[in-house]
Amino acid sequence: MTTGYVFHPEYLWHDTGTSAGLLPADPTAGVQPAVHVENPDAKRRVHELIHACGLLGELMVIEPRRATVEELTRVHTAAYVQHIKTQSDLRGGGGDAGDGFSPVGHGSYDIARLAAGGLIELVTAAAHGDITNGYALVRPPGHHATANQGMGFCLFNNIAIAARHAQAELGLARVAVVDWDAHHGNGTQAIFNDDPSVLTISLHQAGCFPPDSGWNHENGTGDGTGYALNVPLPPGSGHAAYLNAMHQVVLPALDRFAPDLILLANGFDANVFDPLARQMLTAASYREMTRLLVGAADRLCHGRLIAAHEGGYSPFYTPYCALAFLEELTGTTTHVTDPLAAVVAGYTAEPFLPHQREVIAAAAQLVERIS
Ligand code: 6DK
Ligand code: ZN
Repeated sequence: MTTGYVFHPEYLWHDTGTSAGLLPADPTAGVQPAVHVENPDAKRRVHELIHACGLLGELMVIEPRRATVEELTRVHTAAYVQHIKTQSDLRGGGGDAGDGFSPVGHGSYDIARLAAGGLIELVTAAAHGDITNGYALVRPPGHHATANQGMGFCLFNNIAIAARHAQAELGLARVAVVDWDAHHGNGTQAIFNDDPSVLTISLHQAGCFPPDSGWNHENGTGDGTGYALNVPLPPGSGHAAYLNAMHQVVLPALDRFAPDLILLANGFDANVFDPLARQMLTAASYREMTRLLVGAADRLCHGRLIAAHEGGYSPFYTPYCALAFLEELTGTTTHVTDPLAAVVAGYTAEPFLPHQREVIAAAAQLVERIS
């Protein structure tokens, strides 16, 4: 069993500047500039922890390359790819992918291509049997980007590009995308909406972002009807709700679909300390959810589970969630334990509530349409 790992310093050089929309920097109005919430800090600290605890030595480090325009346009329109390049070419930076708060810094086009290409390289290594599973610690994130629009900090849809590459070049026909980022994986869903060869399953905080997206009734269209699943968990959902959703929806859906490859949109922003959502997961939750997904990948597709980093905005807690994830992925443990476990034990004992159970049950009912 070998776990691949993709990281590159350039991922940290994607310059999101100050504020950009979410909190408009305007000193003349007394609005203090602040670093953009999607900044390198949390991801740098994830990498540092993986290195410092010794786990890096257990991983097969895989060098990313830049995705080509041909690879990007399997998913995105040529006009959109060109738009990102044009924004990236702006000398002083300050470009945007489309919604006013998805910054494109100077050179971010090449960095975003390196992120998508990192996923492509991991999927390729898995298909060739060089690795069993893998994790790409990339910036910028991808799961909100649609064919022709960047949004929610996302430029290119890394996961979608890797899925299409797996199908077109690697003989992996059926791809399942599990998305447990706290925000809805709307871009991935939209890209594969009418395609039954790619199953998308998103667990997220209901109505968090994008606004009015990711409801139970969004299930794909045309030939893809039934091949998109959404579990819009109410704010305040924690370990019990997410584990229940894994058991009632994600695992049965994967078993029915029988994928050749499982891709994971691996956001850590449903943890209890995250500033951009109001969910209550802990590092132990990510460990348990990962254990289940690794089990499904072993059962269904020779262990092929490839994860792309998405959100996760707590610089101090995201690294411990990511470490728990990677320990499960590799099947090893380190000497590092969650330093906040005792703190969160005091406030994550929330019961499993009826309004959580309802949205999970609604999604579970749709699983039998998958074949
Ligand atoms: N904006 C992500 O973590 C990105 O999923 C999350 C982006 C959240 C944007 C913040 C937000 C609004 C809300 C309402 C109306 C307009 C804008 F892609 C990832 F990075 F992974 O709530
Ligand atoms: Zn997110």
